Amino acid sequence: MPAGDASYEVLVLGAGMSGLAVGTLLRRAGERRFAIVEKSAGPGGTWWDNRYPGAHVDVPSPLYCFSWAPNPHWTRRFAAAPEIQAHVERQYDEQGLRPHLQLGHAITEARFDAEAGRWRFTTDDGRRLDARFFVCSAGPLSQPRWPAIEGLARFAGTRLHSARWDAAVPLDGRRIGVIGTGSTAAQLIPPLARRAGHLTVFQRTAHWVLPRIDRPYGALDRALARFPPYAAAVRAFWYHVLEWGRRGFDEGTLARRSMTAAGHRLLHAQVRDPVLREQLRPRYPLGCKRIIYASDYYPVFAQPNVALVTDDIVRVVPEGLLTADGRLHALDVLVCATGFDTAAPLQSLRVQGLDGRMLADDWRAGAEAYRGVTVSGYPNLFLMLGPNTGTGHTSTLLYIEAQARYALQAMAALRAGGHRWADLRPEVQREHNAALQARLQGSVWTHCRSWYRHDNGRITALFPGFTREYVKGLARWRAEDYRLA
Ligand code: N01
Repeated sequence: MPAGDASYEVLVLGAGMSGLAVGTLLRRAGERRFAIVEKSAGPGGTWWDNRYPGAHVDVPSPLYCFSWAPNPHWTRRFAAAPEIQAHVERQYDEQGLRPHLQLGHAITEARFDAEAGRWRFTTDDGRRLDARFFVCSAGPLSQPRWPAIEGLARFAGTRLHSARWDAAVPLDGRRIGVIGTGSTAAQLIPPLARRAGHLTVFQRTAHWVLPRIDRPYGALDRALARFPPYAAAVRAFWYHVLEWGRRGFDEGTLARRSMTAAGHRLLHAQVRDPVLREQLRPRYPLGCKRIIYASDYYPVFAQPNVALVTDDIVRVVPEGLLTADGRLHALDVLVCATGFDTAAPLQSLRVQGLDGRMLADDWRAGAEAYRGVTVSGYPNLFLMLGPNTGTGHTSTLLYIEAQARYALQAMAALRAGGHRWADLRPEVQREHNAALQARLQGSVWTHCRSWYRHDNGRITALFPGFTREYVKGLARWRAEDYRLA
């Protein structure tokens, strides 16, 4: 990577799935003047970060690829992380994106220069870059959150966060503790239980678990997957099944009754001990937190080397964890599967828009944008997986694809119209968010604490509707929504 300043038409921050989508569409549009700047040493984003044992995608793999790049190589319905990482890397090669990658560099500051109509960037190694368009795909789940528990730093054993896994840490035969019982924990607990001498799971909230109807994809599946109509039919099938699942978040629907019953059945079938069963029974409405799909999670608690602890953690001491019942749980390894900081996105990046306004200030009471992509006061900025674009029911790649297409449409329209920049009209953002928040009022997501919500209770991470509705909303970039310069 040559040192010194550089100018681009488009600068993409982040080489995850979003960077892949935008880069692919840019190249297909004939654009070569772009860079994808990534702080990690390789592409992959969340799959680069999340290398904990058992990591896998929790939606069917045929839906976990972009529509233009079906993957006939999946070996399972729910692919494991290394397989997804390999698919992502292959895509970066096949789509000709490697020459655009600047790996191991973090953007620390992005400032819009209205006079020049360009974004000015500073990197952590002091370089200055600039670009007309800024695509920010930092990843909504990229800042690991350590639990706020007294004494955590004093633990004398090895402390791991699921999103910063160190595969060199010995696990076999050791006393391992896991804090958290969310989607990540449910994936890593079964493999850890096979290796640990003793595994203690610290549960604050019992989550909803539904069966994961997984199966291997054999040679015949893979041969058929090379046949485009078959691949399209499988993808369409899963798309519609998961869209149906969205109804499960609405009170009184058949989907909700079926999904709730499936959760109860799984718990009954897999946990014989009535005390344990009660401890594992969720107490909040299904869907309020991300639903876990796992058929190997509950059975773990019947293993003699596994204990479930539901007493509050009081503090961490050098030897292990102290719980409210006065017990000391001695540990060699403490795994924090405690999720991500989502309340203040883009913390490590200073973004300055028109008239010196700072995105961090504008978002202090919770992030907001227009359909999660553009933000008033920040022209020519396109967020990927921005505020209120998370999904609890389907593949996030469907959302990324719609956002990437919208961003490219906007860029093309500005060029065609001879405009330097487009700034979202504040009233468009206001009205959009007022409607969104009104719709979220009283929804299932308001009934518990989760990463979908800001500390003030506002739901800033989740889109409440169906995928088709979200995609339709972004299908056409409308000049009238923007102030053009
Ligand atoms: O994080 P979470 P995650 N003391 O925030 C507990 C995606 N994902 O990493 O529920 C004790 O959901 C916390 O307890 P509680 C997916 O979108 C995708 O599991 O707050 N416990 C909870 O149990 C998912 O939604 C895939 O009471 C503490 C857990 O830690 C998102 O990532 C795979 C605590 C955190 O759960 C985040 O899931 C995996 C404390 N101080 C994940 N602090 C794919 O397949 C926190 N907890 C693509």
